[in-house]
Amino acid sequence: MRGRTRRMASSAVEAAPTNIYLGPEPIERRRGMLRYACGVIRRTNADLIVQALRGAGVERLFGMPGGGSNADLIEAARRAGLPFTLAHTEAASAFMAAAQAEITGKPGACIATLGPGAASLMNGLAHAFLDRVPLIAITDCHGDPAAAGVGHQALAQSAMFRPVVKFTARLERGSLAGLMAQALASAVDGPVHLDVSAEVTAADAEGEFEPICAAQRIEPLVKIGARRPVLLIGLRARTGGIAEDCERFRIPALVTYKAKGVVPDRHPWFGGVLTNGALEREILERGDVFIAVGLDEVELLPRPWVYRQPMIHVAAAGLHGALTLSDWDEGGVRCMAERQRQRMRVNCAGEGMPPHRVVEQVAEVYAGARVTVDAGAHMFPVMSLWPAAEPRGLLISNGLSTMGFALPAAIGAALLDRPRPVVAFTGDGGLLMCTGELRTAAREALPLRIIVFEDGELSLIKVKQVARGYSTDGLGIGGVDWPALAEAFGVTGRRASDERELRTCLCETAKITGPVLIAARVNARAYEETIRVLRG
Ligand SMILES: Cc1ncc(C[n+]2csc(CCOP(=O)(O)OP(=O)(O)O)c2C)c(N)n1
Repeated sequence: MRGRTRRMASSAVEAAPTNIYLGPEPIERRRGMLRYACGVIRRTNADLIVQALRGAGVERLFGMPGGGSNADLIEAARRAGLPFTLAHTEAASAFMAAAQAEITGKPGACIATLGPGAASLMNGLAHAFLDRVPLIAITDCHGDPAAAGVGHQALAQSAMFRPVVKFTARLERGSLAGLMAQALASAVDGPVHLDVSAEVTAADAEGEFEPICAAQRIEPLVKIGARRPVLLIGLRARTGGIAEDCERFRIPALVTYKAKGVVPDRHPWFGGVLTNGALEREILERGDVFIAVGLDEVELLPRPWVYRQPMIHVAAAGLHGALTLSDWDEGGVRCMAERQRQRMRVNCAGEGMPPHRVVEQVAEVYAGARVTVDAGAHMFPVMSLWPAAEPRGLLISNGLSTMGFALPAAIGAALLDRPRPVVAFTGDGGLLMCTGELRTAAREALPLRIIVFEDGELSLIKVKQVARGYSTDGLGIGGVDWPALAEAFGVTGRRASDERELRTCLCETAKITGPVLIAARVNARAYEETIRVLRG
């Protein structure tokens, strides 16, 4: 046996860990890893899980871990060369992973501890659920399944997540590989959740992971013989080629928030942003048929659809064969798109910059950047005026519209594509929800430009209170010394009170390779008119 061990060791030491019984006792025991005198490392279920994640295209693991199975998974990820990034809340870790998933089209992955970690993950999973993002969330759990829901830190985690995931299961010995395969097959257009205890992750790897291939549905093609069709592009159509079809068949396209960039804002057949609001009404009323391409109902404002034109739903793959040359006039479409933009440029008297000027000035310096946007009134000028040039170039939480998203999502995006700058547009209220991630950005030295629309209040909520004649007392954020706060985390911080100062800040910090925060003092009074124009 001794001789056999030595022979195997010499060929296996450099190789990937295997499941071979080596005979002698290990010289070092740690959770998930047993090192033998010959140097061979035993392969555990944590390795198997990480292998499955990598096989599914996961680029990085994110999380605020506890011990238990989280520690086994982080260590297995390290062994497998899957990088791990520490986030400072569980929801932020999910936003980071989801941002990567949206960009790559492959699942993102995050881990969280049991109990409070799982509970704090909920908002991230809810975001992935309503924006149809493939995300794999793995939480630690107690070894005894009967403990779920009773005792210290013991929540019924699967039951808690079930309404917001496409699949949830507890990984157990004996069924692990099969359940992993099912989870990954479900993580196509939404999140999945897996509970796993340290008893399972630290145990010997069982079996081999066999991926299940999801079948693709191809829609039959029919010619749509309309004279003035309008394409309504949604989140399931974030592919290339659609802009070329618009040009070839002379058809305007409106894009949802999630589909910004599929037909670029500066494309001659860009017809505007579709929200089911008032701003896009002119062009929609002139169409005779709507062709919804990959449009998901979660993308539109929940209010009646007022148009009478027929709506045909097609998948992006089915679009090309369905189109014929239209009667639209290119100049007319261009004017209608420009009129929509012009109406979103709201100026009003008072201190601070008009919010739309912040967007336009940042676009002048960072036109090639990826962009993330938070929830709040500042989001409206960004979504209308940022010149998106590619699908998935602008990330927003649309289905859930959660605050605290833009900074973590920007971190996830920047970690994928390091030299490319990412601009995170956020309100001051939204940034206060994820301030700790400034530290993540600094630690990773990411090329972020965090643009804070500083108005000292929750403007979107204030607008709604004013509209109902309510008092706005109690909703003020008050003054935050944003540059000092940024600097405390290791982020370069600046403040701009007017357009000239903003231009100076943007130019002076353009060469900085790490994260920069610019607090742009805005005149929040402009939002009332912005929202009226947009939503009617
Ligand atoms: C997690 C979360 N909590 C609350 C809300 C409700 N909400 C939407 S916008 C908003 C105010 C945002 O304020 P701020 O970030 O300062 O942006 P502003 O509206 O001032 O541009 C609130 C409270 C939300 N969308 N998400």
